[in-house]
This record gives sequence, C-alpha cells and structure tokens, in this order.
Amino acid sequence: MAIIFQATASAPVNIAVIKYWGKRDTKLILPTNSSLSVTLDQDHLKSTTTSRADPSFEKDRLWLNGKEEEIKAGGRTATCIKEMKRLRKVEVEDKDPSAPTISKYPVHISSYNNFPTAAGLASSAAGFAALVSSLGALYALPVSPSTLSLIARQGSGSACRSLYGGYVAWEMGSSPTGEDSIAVQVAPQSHWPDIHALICVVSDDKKGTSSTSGMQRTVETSRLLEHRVAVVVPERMRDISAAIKARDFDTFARITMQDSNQFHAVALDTDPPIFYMNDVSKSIVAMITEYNRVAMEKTGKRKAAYTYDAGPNAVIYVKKENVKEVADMILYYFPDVKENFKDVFHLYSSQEM
Ligand code: 2P0
Repeated sequence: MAIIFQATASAPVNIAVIKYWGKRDTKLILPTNSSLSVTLDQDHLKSTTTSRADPSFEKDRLWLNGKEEEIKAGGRTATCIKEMKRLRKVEVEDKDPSAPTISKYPVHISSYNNFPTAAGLASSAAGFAALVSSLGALYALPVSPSTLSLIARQGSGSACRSLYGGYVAWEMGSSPTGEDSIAVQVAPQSHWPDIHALICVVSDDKKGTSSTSGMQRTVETSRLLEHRVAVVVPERMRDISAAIKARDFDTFARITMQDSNQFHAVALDTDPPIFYMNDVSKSIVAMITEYNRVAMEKTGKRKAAYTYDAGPNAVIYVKKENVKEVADMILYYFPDVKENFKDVFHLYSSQEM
C-alpha cells in the first residue's frame, strides 16, 4: 500500500497592540516598523488547514472554506508553497538520502475558518499561519516557529505572529533580504493568562480600503508615519514588552489604546485619507474612556483597552475579573445590538467567559 503524505494544523487569529502598517519591501513583505500582538485562544477563532502531497496530483491546488481558489503564479500563496518545498529539500531530503522526495510532488491544500470571513477579522493572518504550519508538519521540517514565520510573513505580514501563542513580537529586522524579519515570543499565554479579548463586530461589511494598498499609500504620502516608525514605535515596543513581562495591565492598556489611535491617525494623514473607524467605533472609544476614567479615579489604574484594525470592529482587552462587567456595559449602551445580537454585534472572548 502506498504511503499517504498528509498533515493538518491550526493557527489562531492574532490582534495587534502595536500595529504593523507599512512595508519597506512589498515583495518580501518587510515592514517599516516592528509590531506586537496577542494570539487568541485556539478554540475560538482559528484556521485549520490540511495539506496532502501526492505524485498523482497534476498541480498545486487550494480550497478555502470548501471553494477552490486559483493559486496565481508568483503570488503570495505560490511563494509560501515554493518556499516550504525548498525547505523540505534543503532541511530534510538533502541531509537524509532515505527521506521520501515529497518536495517534488504537487500539493492539495484545504483550509477552513471557524469564524465568518466576512466578520472583518484578520482571517489572512490565521490562514497563512495555518497553511505554513500544515506544510511544515507534512514535510516533517525540523525548524522553529520563527523559521516558519519567515515564510508565513511572505503570505501576509501579520500571519508571522500567529505562529506563536501568547504575546508575540514581529521584529522588523534590518536585512534587505528579510532573514531577520521574524516573529518571536515575548511571553507565553501561561505567563499572563487572565487577559481576554472581546471582539465586537460593529459591521461585517467588506472594508473599503484593503490593508495592502492602504498601507502603501500611507508609506508614500504620510509625514506622520516617518515620526511613528523612527521614534514612537521603538519606544512602545520596549515599554509594552516590559509591561507584559511585569503583568502591568495599566501600562499595557495605555500603550495599546495610544497605538491604535496613532495607527488611525496615520491612516487619516494618508493622501487621500483613509477612515476605518465609524461612529459606533468612536462611541465604543468614548465608553471605554469613561469606564477607565472612573476606574482611575478609584484605583489609579485602567481596566480596559480598545484597539481597532483596518475596519470599524472593536477589540477590547480586559482582565478576566472584568470581562462580565465590560460585556454587560457594551450591551447596555448599545441596546440595538441586543435585538440583532447575532448579525450585528458578536462578542467573542479569547477564553470562556
Ligand atoms: C496589524 N494590520 O498589525 C495591522 C493593524 C491591520 C491594522 O496587519 O499586506 O493583512 O498582507 O502584509 O497583514 C493588516 O495587514 O497586510 C495588518 P499584508 P496584513 O495587525
């Protein structure tokens, strides 16, 4: 009987607290600044991908949520598959002559998300991380997640951070060829397990400006971005990493909100300007600001942090002890949401509430 070469792997969504926005190399996907994210719990929002290599396959093929997608020559998916085959050859087949030469076989890849792609969540991050992880398992690659992150990065920049759980930095690196632009784990989830992410889906419309084209327009036109990448982000990367290590929620929350605000400020500073947040997003900012003002009056410390990506949906980081209070507050101040809870405004938690 023939051996079957097949493997399945999953990767969760990550939500950045220091935002990636801008490339210095668009082909290799090298960023203009480092970024840092929290990887959500595996059980809630993830992509699961199965890859199979077989000499009888005619070509590489890909299915997303059951629908076949074209693998464009020279495109991001093709690059990831090509790089993974190259690693199989170099790391396994060239070193061990008895290893099956499956890098020569075409692959079939099937990927599912356990969350609606239309929900405006970073599906490409989980998707490319799961694709690279499943090929890594298929090819039995003896390499670290950081090495796999180099390849996931070439699928979608933010995908490299989903190769690790917990608190993850994408170090921008300085090499023009990108070998030092990798993900590293700042701390595992077990270091600070009581941080939850409440994902509030304000709108599941497809976003107006894609991240890929939006960020390049920002690089080309925003003077504010120059200051952000040279001065602000390096400082924040240091300070938020220290806050995570010290489990200092107040500092973590302050920097997270400041960085979300600055990311949206550079989007607005782009010519023509890009708006990702809508009026509901802004009302949620006001609500969390007031919630923190009261908390700071009482204890001197913030209790929640909002952050927004390239769309209107809010992610609210909150400590476990305050999850219920914040979830109840959202439902209280956004009563329309109650009627339409399923379609308009979903709350996900990174762990059971
Ligand atoms: C982030 N975003 O750090 C930031 C915050 C959106 C806002 O990473 O062109 O989909 O595929 O590298 O990774 C969105 O950018 O862009 C993103 P590409 P990607 O999470």
